[in-house]
Amino acid sequence: MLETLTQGFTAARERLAGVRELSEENIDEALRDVRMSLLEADVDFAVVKDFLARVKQKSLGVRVGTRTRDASGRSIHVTPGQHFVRSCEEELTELMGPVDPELARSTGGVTSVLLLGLQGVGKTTVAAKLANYLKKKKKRPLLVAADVYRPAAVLQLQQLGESIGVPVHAGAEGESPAAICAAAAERARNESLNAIVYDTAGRLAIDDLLMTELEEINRATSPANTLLVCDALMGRDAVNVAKAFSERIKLDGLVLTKLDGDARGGAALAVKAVTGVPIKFVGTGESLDRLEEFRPEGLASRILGMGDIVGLVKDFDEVTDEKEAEADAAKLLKGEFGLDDLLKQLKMIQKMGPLRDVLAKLPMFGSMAEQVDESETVKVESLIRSMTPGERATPDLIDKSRASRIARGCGRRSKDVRDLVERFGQMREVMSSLGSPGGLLSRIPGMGQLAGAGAAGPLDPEALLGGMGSMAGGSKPGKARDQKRQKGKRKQARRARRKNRKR
Ligand SMILES: Nc1nc2c(ncn2[C@@H]2O[C@H](COP(=O)(O)OP(=O)(O)O)[C@@H](O)[C@H]2O)c(=O)[nH]1
Ligand SMILES: [Mg+2]
Repeated sequence: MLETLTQGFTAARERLAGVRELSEENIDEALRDVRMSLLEADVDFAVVKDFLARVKQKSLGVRVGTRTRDASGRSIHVTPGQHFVRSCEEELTELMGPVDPELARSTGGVTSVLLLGLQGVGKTTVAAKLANYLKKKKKRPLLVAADVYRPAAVLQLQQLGESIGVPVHAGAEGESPAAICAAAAERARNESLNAIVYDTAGRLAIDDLLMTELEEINRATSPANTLLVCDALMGRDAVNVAKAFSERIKLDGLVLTKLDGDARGGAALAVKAVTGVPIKFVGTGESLDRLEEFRPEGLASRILGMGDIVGLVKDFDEVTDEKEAEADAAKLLKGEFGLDDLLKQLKMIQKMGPLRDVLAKLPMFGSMAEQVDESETVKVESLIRSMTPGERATPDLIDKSRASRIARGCGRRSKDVRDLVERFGQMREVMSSLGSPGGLLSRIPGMGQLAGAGAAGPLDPEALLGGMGSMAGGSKPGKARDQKRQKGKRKQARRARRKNRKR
């Protein structure tokens, strides 16, 4: 998703990579790439113009070695290119922000949500996703089918409700949507259900009848949250729709759906600016667990091609045991990592959803994510399963004859086995260098302890994380010595492995 935008920002960043000073000229040139991608992504024209002006103003006159403050208030050096990226990030975050996933409760403590939007944008899906989300938050939700024009709509919601174990309230023949909703609120009170989500009808275009009906429902239920659902495919249209709805009904927030499906996603950047209400949730897939609380910094950083570490960590949180993950990470970063661990991680990644969604959130893999082949993980799994526990723990044991035995065991070629062992060796080396004091991981905010360094690494202006990761950097004496020691250890390990292979 959002590839168009990412391409524009990446081009701009590359253009500014080596410049010593941000001038009107080179900023304009970089912003031309950004402008093109924003317009191509179908972002509202006025929003684009305003955004570019803000970034330009923020960037002007920045020279090499400009000092700025990092997250913890330390004064650090940044390059002009980094400063530009940071300005873009701040302005994107501002444009799409603030963060506000909280849902309000009405008097009586019920979390009530009224969903509005055109036909096909994903209201019914979002209704079920929200009910599922509320259930995970230990609420007892009720879904309300207030789309009475298509019998299929009621059935659709009933099926979704059943799949997540949430009751669905439907009206009797001929009952008006407003009456159905009022009766549902009554039922929620009687059955002590403390959350209620109203799914309403949509039209292909905005019309007066629809608006009047929504106003009636609004009056009958006084929902604590009125959310407009827009889909990312709507592009510039989203802006007009959002305007039209907000003129008739007071909106509290937006839900942006189908962010997975569209390369443009311009709506994401413009709807908040136009309506002035926050994006609360985003839908990133058809299945009912694909609803995320919206974090503008995460999306901004993905748009800039820098990945979304926080989002990734959150995904991990849902499928892993924290203690276990920490122990794994520590092992990984020390280079004490076997193929069994790899297998475990692969399983976890599979649980997290399609591999490419996961990779899209990683800083360095973002752009590669499209090329990932899911069948590769199946192959790796079959290879590892065909190994003995000893081989999994110490892959260096795998010689030619073992490789061909393993390959036979799973119907693959021995070259596949050798490739896996080789790639694994390289990965383990990279990982242990990441984890060493001063390594890349220590520069990611909050990762310092994990890396075992206890402090952030020295500043490397063109750090791998597009420069932003290094902004959390600092420096501590004694590190150079530690680094040397680590390097020596790694050399030793490499030598030992080579020897092993020869045997
Ligand atoms: N890819 C993708 N599809 C979605 C998402 N949300 C909804 N859909 C699909 O969009 C279509 C219309 O959704 P529906 O909830 O019936 O829209 P409604 O008419 O507004 O109620 C369905 O096929 C959904 O599966 C999403 O976040 N991603
Ligand atoms: Mg519907």
